[in-house]
Parts: sequence; C-alpha cells; structure tokens
Amino acid sequence: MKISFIGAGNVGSTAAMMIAQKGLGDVVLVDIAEGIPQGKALDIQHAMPIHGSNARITGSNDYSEIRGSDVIVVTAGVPRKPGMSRDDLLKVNEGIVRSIARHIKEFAPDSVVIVVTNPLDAMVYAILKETDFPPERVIGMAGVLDSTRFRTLISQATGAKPENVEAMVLGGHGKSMVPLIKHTKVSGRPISEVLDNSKIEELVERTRNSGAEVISHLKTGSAYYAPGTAIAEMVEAVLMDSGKILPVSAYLQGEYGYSNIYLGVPAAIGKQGVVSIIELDLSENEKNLLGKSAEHVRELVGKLGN
Ligand code: A3D
Repeated sequence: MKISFIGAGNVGSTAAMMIAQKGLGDVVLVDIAEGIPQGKALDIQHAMPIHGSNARITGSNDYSEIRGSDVIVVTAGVPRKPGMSRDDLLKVNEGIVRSIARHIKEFAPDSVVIVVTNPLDAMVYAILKETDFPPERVIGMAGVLDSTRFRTLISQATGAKPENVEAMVLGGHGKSMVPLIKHTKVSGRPISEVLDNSKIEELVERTRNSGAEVISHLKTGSAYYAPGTAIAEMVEAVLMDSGKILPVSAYLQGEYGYSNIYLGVPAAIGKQGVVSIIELDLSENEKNLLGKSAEHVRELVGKLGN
C-alpha cells in the first residue's frame, strides 16, 4: 500500500509517523518547502526498527512522487493563528488545494483522497470539483477529531474510561458542529442519566472551542497530535477495508435531506472511501443545528471560485 501526504507540516508529518509505525504501507511526504519533507521522512524512517515496521518513508518536493498512491491525505495549507476563524483561511487555502487536486488527478487517479485543510467542508468540495472523482472517494476528516475531543471532556467530567465513552459529532467543522447528545453513552448509559443538562451544554461548548483552546496556548500554529491520530484512524479504515463507521465529511445526495454538500455524517469507510452513509434518528434540536451547519457550509462554498 502507498499513502501520500501533501503538506508535510505539523499535521501531515504527525499522521505520517503514526501510519508508518503501524506498518500500514509505504509513506510519501510532499511539500513545497525545500528540505522539510526529505528531512522529516528520514527522521521518521529512523524510528521504524524500534516500531518493528518495514515501511519505507520518502520525502520530496515533486508531486509526481505520489504516483499510484492508494490514499492521498491533503494536509497542505495555512493553519489558524490566535484570533482567526477557520473561515478566514478560505481564499488562500482554496488556491493551494485546487492546484494540489490537479496533481492528484494526474498522478493518482484511483486514490481515495482524505482532505484535512481548513475550512474543511468547503476545501473538500473544491477538491471534489477539481478532481471530478466519484464523491465517495473524496472525504473530509473533522468529525473523528471533534468526537474524540468531546469524548475526552466527557471522560474527564465523569471519570469513565475514555474508551467507554461513545459520542459522535456531526455537521460542519467549526462553530456549527453538532454533538449528538441522544447517541452519547457513558459506560453504556445515556449521558443524560449521568450528567445534568447544563454540564452537558458546557462540555458541548468547550468541544466547539477545543481547537481554539489549543491555538491559544501554542500561539504559532494549530493542533496536530489529535488531528494526526484521527487521520491515521481514517486511513487505516480505508486500507484495511474495515467498514468501520466513522463521522466524516461526506458528499450528501439526499441523505439527511441535503444534496450537493459536504457535511459531517456517520459513514462506513472502506477501500473505495465512503461505502454507505448511516442515517441516524436525530432529535428536533439536532435537526435544526444540522440545518444551521449546512447553511454555514453553503455560504462558504458560495465564496469559492468556479
Ligand atoms: P503547517 O504546519 O503550517 O503545515 C502546512 C504545510 O503545507 C507546510 O509545510 C507548507 O509548506 C505546506 N504547503 C503549503 N502549500 C503547499 C502546496 N501547494 N503543496 C504542498 N505543500 C504545501 O500546518 P498544519 O499541518 O498545522 O495544518 C495544515 C492544515 O490542516 C491547515 O489548513 C489546518 O487548518 C488544517 N487542520 C485541519 C484540521 C481538521 O480537523 C479539519 C485539524 C488540524 C489542522
């Protein structure tokens, strides 16, 4: 298997390290910054004997190195700085991802593309349009990250083991994300039996702001360890053809009442990307929040070039 990262910055290289150490396949890092992908690839390669992984890791400034990849992860672009919203990145990152999409189409026409660049739901749409790939093969990573952040906060608030907290965050990646309270369980019990409404609301709000909270500490960039881990989980589901159900930004064609839009929904993930979208029963409040989220994503997509 061959997994290529376009963008060898904080997020791309962190995810690359995790995938290489799992021995999921050979890894390529491509970046426009000279020396960065080469140096990081070499550094990751040096760790493989300790992990018992045979993965070969290469770094390059040449897009043709992605040729024949099974999975491409797009992590190129500018991250947020303190005080910026993800939406502030739209124009600069649109130019970057569109040019990258043309290289993907040329060199890896059969790949599954996982997009990470923000603002996520608009960038994944731009890549779909530019590659003209089947929509199931172009997916966005955001919900896995938002969900693991929500699960972390619930685990800390309840004392339950993180692995025993089930939660899913849907909708757009940003302030309009929709944590599904009805489907959130703590050690098998509905969260509403474990925490009162005001505490749940506090955790939801903190989940929405988790990315900004990390940035406020780092100051020079945004989160990458949890995003890298979330990417690795998605890549693994594709390469293993596992059918694992994950919250991903998927192209909707009537599901949840929306069409021609990328929105975070639960989907079974396999070697062709999205195998099927799971339509959960949402509460009225969740439906309204998803509607607002979709409105926001459409507004952003409306600002993209043609
Ligand atoms: P950073 O560490 O700055 O890395 C970005 C890399 O992209 C740099 O090494 C650049 O040189 C490179 N780059 C820029 N233009 C190109 C190009 N045309 N071709 C190849 N490489 C290029 O940023 P980061 O890794 O922290 O974040 C990368 C992106 O992911 C940003 O847009 C973030 O906002 C986004 N992000 C999204 C999530 C989600 O959950 C959706 C989470 C974390 C970060």
